[in-house]
Amino acid sequence: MANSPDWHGQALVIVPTYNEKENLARLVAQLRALPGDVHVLIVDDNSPDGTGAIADGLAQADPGVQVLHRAGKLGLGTAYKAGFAYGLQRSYGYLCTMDADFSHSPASLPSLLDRAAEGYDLVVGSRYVPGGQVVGSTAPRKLISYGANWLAHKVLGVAVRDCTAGFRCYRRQVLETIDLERIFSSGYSFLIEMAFYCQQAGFRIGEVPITFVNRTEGASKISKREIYKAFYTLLRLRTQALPWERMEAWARRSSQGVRKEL
Ligand SMILES: Nc1nc2c(ncn2[C@@H]2O[C@H](COP(=O)(O)OP(=O)(O)O)[C@@H](O)[C@H]2O)c(=O)[nH]1
Ligand SMILES: [Mg+2]
Repeated sequence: MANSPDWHGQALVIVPTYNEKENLARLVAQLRALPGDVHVLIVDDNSPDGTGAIADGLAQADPGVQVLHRAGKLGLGTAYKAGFAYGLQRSYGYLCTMDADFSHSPASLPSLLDRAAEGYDLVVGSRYVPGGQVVGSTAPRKLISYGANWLAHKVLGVAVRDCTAGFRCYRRQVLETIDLERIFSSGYSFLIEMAFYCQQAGFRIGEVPITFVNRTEGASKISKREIYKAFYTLLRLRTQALPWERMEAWARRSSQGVRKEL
């Protein structure tokens, strides 16, 4: 009998959720039906639509499903961080992330894990490598995604073609090596930051083509603010040498002073 892939029995997929009641149960069922007993960790931020209760029901019915509840919407980046901490405390060798809205197909997850098991430290499910594609997106979304990636290549020299993709597989070693506390993005730009640090640390990064399907159920949570923050992230990473902490503290102090005067 052929050996089973190295990741079998060692994979955790972290699914951050905020108002995903239409998608979650179906997604978890498909993930749990994959080969290799992939475990699922849902990180729910007290979704007003009751996603947290759905997650609890799924966890009660299946020991391979766990839930982390957080008090409120604390951002996608910090949800990943909480999920990584959970996975690292346990013995998972492969920690994956994906969206709850079926933009990332559960059927593609094994191809990411297979690539990681071949010796890649970070594998990205990519729209922008040959064979990858986007279905059902709008022109503004496409523009934002292309723009962010183009800038990440030009400004930061990030080699990953799709560095804003949240469909990823990290080998345990990556998350043990990179200082997650150093990551300052709380939201979507966490993805750019992680890609940047992985490259800087010399990890082997691979991309597998995926078909990204724009969500059909529920609403996107990406806001204009997140887009501005992504520009800030690019700038901040580009100028790592500048004393950002001190400058931010100075800006906070000055704005407090202004407020007192008003
Ligand atoms: N826990 C948590 N999940 C979030 C947050 N923001 C977005 N998500 C989830 O992150 C994933 C990606 O968000 P989505 O709205 O689909 O982003 P988009 O595809 O870029 O429009 C989805 O599973 C969301 O439910 C957040 O603040 N906290
Ligand atoms: Mg989405």
